Amino acid sequence: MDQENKKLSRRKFVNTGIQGTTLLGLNPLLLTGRTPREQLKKTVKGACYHDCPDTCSWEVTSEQGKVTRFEASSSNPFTAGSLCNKMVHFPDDVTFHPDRILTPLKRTGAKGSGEFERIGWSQALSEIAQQLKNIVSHQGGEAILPFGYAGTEGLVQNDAMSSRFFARLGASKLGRTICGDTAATGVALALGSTTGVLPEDMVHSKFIILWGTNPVISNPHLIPYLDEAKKAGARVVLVDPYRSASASIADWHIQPRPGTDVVLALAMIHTILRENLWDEDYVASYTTGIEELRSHVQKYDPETAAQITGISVTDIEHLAVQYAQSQPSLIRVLIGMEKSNHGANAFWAIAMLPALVGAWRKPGGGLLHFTFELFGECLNWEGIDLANSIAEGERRTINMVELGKVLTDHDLQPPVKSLFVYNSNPAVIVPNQNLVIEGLKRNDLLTVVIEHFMTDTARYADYIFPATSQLEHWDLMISWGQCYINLNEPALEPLGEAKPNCEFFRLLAKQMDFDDAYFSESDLKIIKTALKSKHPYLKGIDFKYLLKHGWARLQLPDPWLPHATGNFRTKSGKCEFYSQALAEEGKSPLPDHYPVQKTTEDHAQYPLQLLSIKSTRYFLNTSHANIEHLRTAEGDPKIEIHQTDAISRNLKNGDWVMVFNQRGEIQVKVEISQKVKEGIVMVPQGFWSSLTKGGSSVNALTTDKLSDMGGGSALQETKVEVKKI
Ligand SMILES: Nc1nc2c(c(=O)[nH]1)N[C@H]1C(S)=C(S)[C@@H](COP(=O)(O)OP(=O)(O)OC[C@H]3O[C@@H](n4cnc5c(=O)[nH]c(N)nc54)[C@H](O)[C@@H]3O)O[C@H]1N2
Ligand SMILES: Nc1nc2c(c(=O)[nH]1)N[C@H]1C(S)=C(S)[C@@H](COP(=O)(O)OP(=O)(O)OC[C@H]3O[C@@H](n4cnc5c(=O)[nH]c(N)nc54)[C@H](O)[C@@H]3O)O[C@H]1N2
Ligand code: SF4
Ligand SMILES: [Mo]
Repeated sequence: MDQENKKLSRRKFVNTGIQGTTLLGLNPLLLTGRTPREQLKKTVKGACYHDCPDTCSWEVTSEQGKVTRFEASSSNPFTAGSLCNKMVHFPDDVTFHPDRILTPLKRTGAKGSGEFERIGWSQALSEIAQQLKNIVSHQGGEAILPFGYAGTEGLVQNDAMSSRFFARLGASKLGRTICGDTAATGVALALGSTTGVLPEDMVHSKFIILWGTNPVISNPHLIPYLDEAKKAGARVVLVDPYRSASASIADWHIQPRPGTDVVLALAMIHTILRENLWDEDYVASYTTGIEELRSHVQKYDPETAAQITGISVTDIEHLAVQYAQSQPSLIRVLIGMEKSNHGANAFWAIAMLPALVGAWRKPGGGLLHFTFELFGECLNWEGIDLANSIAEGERRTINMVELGKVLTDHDLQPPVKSLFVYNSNPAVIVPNQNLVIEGLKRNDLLTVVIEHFMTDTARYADYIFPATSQLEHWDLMISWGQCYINLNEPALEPLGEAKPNCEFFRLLAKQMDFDDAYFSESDLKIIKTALKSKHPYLKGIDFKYLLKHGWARLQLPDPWLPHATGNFRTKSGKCEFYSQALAEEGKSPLPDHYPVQKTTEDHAQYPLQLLSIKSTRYFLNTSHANIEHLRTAEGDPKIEIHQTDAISRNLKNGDWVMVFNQRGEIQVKVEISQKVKEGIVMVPQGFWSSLTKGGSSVNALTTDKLSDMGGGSALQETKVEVKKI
């Protein structure tokens, strides 16, 4: 069956499903004797499921199985009445999209061909259970690998039941390190945790550095707070090797070479100490290791730093002086900057700056990073996160960044014989894409994908199961970028044969003859258990409250001054400029820029450094990149290249080119751009390979090398060459 026919047959199935009742003229009331939920007009509250720091609240009205109103919450101050342009048409773009997968499917053609036939839920689950039992008895549970990421951020559908299932099975654990672990590891070395300034307190800041983050695209609901700060006189600096959309809201753009931020931060520390602009009292009371830091930064004088970073001595000094003198000063970091050889070291050095200048003393001063630890503290995790208590014995961890290597490693013991993908699209988002695909093509790999759409990953599945969308399941939404908790109430019954992720794992557990009581907990029970907590942040916030109001801001102390008097979450309770713990492990106790061993890809054959960032306005990672009107709005995949590099390769705007290296090649359109410096090119991440000219997307080029700490990826260290097609 070709792709078009398959689409038609799925569309037909949905339509006849709906028309069936209408044509027969049967009133469902007569059949059931009660009013089905579908018939009633009702309005529910919910929240966006995406892996986005904003976690917007919404309201949905549905009637007879249709959505008649889908709007941002007008009452939630953070959402402020607007969803982003990726999500305004969400019901049509995802839930009711004709391409949506609404029945289980079984592969009929070769892996990757996208040829499938319908299969019933119970038949498919029983076939899978048979194969799993076989794998467990021959290779052991660790031959099974779950690959679930943040397709939905909901606490229930993200991993609540799946983590129990894979623990019970004794499966390998997935190191979920592709996003944020490197950043968090670096920040925590200095501060012990990542929760600092809250986003709303940005309005008090007088000097804001957006350091390696692009909020105009990635965190749009932060912008009103930034605008308010600007109105009150704050100056905004963007530090980014790429002139991102956020340059438009900055007063000053500093453009370092990628991966050199640790040097810039250490040179700022050098300057602040040299110019005596540090807060001696704060440092004496609430930090450790200032003398070690002082001698360490001697070698990072602005002249040396200028050579490494490509930023002038004057700019480095000016930045340091202004940052120290404009109190309260704020540094906003997020994630993007982590994906390099020195990613954690950069976050580590940057996290020291607020303590050095005493920025933490006042509201709006300090580091603004993540907020998820607040939810970690107050929710009843022990009640829902049961994996550790279920698992018997140690289980190996497989780093998701290395999926390609792992699936193609002939010596791995036990080999991965089965892969379960949910909430993710690894064939597109994991570095070294061609190696991932080589692995996914293995005929001896049982691949199960739970999805909304026939993604590039689903095409390689043996079985695909239809997942519900956020309008069809319960969930509890926490956030990594703000302080609101949301209950997501379903507006609709599941379409077709779709089921929530949790239900998939409950049913498979049954097929595996797992009769443990924790598999029978309903989604609602999991939510209620999570909320069972006496923590003061949740005072007055329970299931009943959330059902009525949808959202609540955590009851945090006001004013929120987490480190005005120290209280760091490090072992010493202070901001640690010197890490005793790392020293004891024989590692560098201070952030550093060290020579990285060059490989053949560096310089010679592939002279251009490739940044592949999430600059897409209409996609959220690879989500929505299959929706035609959003793809059209986003335009063709492109490469932004500096004029000098374009001229030397005889390239013009609009030329189609091949970007290549030893790992792969992709086809993109040239955009000669002043947003990148000479020697750097930028290709956005998010486009699906199957919908892209040439059949590959940017991760076909990226390296699967790991960053310095935290197990994250160093994919921005990729080198490429470009030629006209
Ligand atoms: N529209 C949209 N929004 C999104 C996403 C999306 O795909 N689309 N994805 C979501 C996800 S999963 C995440 S993790 C967040 C990410 O949010 P951000 O971290 O804000 O975004 P990124 O685009 O990953 O990276 C931000 C910037 O870091 C820069 N950068 C790269 N390397 C370096 C470096 O070495 N030094 C410095 N100083 N800067 C560097 C990039 O050029 C980029 O402009 O966004 C979320 N929001
Ligand atoms: N080159 C390059 N690569 C990158 C990055 C980069 O900056 N550059 N960024 C990295 C980062 S930070 C991240 S976070 C990752 C993101 O990678 P992923 O987390 O894999 O994100 P998506 O590509 O959006 O895939 C999520 C999938 O989950 C599905 N989904 C949504 N809701 C549900 C549900 O309820 N159930 C099920 N079963 N499925 C659901 C969606 O349809 C979608 O296909 O990409 C990483 N890869
Ligand atoms: S993707 Fe982010 S900004 Fe857009 S609606 Fe969802 S949470 Fe809000
Ligand atoms: Mo991410």
